[in-house]
Amino acid sequence: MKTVTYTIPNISCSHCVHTITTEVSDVAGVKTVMADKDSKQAVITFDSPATEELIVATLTEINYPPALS
Ligand SMILES: [Cu+2]
Repeated sequence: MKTVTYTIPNISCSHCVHTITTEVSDVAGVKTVMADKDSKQAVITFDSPATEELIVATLTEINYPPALS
């Protein structure tokens, strides 16, 4: 199990939070998604078959690309 915090500049309202939470939760292996509009961060806990790369790809696909750290 792995927990990664992604900074997502496009998070601007609770609708964004909802979209990210539902879409990323649909990825196989993702356990929890905690997105926050004030910090513009999403804390995502996942296990195989989900990978960091797959989550980045999913976020990018739904128009919430994470900022490179
Ligand atoms: Cu929004």
